[in-house]
Amino acid sequence: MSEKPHNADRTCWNCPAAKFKGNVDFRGCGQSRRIVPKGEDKQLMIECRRRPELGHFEPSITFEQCPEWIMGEHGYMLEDMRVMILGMDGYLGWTLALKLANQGFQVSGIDNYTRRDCVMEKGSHTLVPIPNMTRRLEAATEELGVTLNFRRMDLGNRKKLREFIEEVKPESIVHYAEIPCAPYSMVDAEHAIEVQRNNVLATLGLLHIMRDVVPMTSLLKLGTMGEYGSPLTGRPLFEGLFPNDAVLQWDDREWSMGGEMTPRDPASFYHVSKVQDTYNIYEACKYWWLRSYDIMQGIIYGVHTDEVATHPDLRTRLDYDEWFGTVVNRFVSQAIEGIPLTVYGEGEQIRGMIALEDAMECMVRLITSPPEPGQYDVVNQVSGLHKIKDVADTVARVGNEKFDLDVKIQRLENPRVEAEQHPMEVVSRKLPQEHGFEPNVPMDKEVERMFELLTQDHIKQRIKEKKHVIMPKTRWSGEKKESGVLEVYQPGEKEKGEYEGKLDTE
Ligand code: USQ
Repeated sequence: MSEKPHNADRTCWNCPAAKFKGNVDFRGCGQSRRIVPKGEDKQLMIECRRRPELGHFEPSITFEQCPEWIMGEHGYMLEDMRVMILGMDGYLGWTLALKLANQGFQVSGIDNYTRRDCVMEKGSHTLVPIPNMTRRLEAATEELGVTLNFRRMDLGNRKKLREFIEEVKPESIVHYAEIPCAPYSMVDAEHAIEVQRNNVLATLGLLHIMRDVVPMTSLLKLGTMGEYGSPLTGRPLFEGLFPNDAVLQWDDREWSMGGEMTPRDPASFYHVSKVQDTYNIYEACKYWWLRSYDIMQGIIYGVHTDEVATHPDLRTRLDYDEWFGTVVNRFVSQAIEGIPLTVYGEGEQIRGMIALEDAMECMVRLITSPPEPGQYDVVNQVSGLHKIKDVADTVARVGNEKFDLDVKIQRLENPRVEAEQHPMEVVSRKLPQEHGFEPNVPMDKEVERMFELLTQDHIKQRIKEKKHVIMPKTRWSGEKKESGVLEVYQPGEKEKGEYEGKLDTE
């Protein structure tokens, strides 16, 4: 490696061990470093929770200089850093827990098994079998030699959550404990309300607990690229806030838009819940000097990280039903079952996507490079932009060439209300430029790994068992009706289409 690790020059300002409280009057300003130090000489001094012997000092020690920050796989890491994962039993939560623990982080977590319950309620199951949490924890110890501090708990139970946070004093909190799916939120009033209640209110409660108990801890909150929608004008999807040189022109006048939130145009009641979280977190950072990365994540796909692949009992879940399955994961399952891949509408929808393994690496990098006090920052976490019909082609090609399948593609009436043809430019500069992230896993590689796992006999059998949950019946209009087939075609038959996605990383 030629360059310095991505977080080498971060300082005590970013470190959760730094005690600013009491030495600094944060009320002196808004969201900037222009703070008012207390005391006679107006010199800003802090203390370190991990190195009390230093007494009071200026917060200028870099991670590279500090002995508490040691070299890890993805840059410096705070030795034995305590990370709490909310939603540890889920697709991402479990995968991240193993990855972090394997790298020496002290991992704790909670889950109330909502995901298992919701999927069961819809009559589906995870395609990759997963054991219960007791067995998962045992297997993590047996296979990886790690101990995860898990509590069964609802995020909305503020009393219990507060007690656990007081006990663990996490230095970073990763919030994956939300109901994740657009179609599930569109089933009916009960589902829409439950998704928003669960997601928005529990997060609001969490912010209050963080204010009171761990204000120095960074919150890594899972948002979604779907907060932005897909503007038909082609306006770039900036990273949450407008850049400094963005300008609004109107009526022969102009204003800088720098630092203002970009417009949101969510595409389901689930996506709306993420937008509401965004505002709540933004405000909490402003009022209470909390610090957060709001992660606008594209569609995650895949089954592989080194840790989950260690043993069948360490695998993470994979959903393929119409409510919880996301597009790539659904297409691979359909290909294996011999169902033509279900492209909704024109299939010209362009979406940001990222493989599971790459997404987990981004998370480690963000955890080890915390924001400063009061900083609300947004990253767009995608590794590529893909058209849905191109995704179908990729899955079909890998299935046909490497697994001897005969995969076809079908266009269905779109059950959703969404633009089916639109430009798409996504700005994703922070992860590569500030956090040193380079995508490692191209889509066809991960799709191949998925086929390898999912074509095992006992897993193939599971697709058959729940074949009826694949075709979409939940429409955004509220009707419950299977989508009609518009066309069945062979992979590679379609023209390119009018728009190409543009991913702006530089
Ligand atoms: N789609 C199909 N066929 C299918 C399933 C989906 O054509 O069988 C299309 C949809 O119409 C949509 C696109 O694929 O245009 C993506 O749908 P999806 O179900 O894979 O993903 P989405 O509903 O957008 O939501 C998912 C996750 C959510 C995450 C989001 C990231 O469920 O948690 O926030 O991806 S993003 O899409 O960038 O908003």
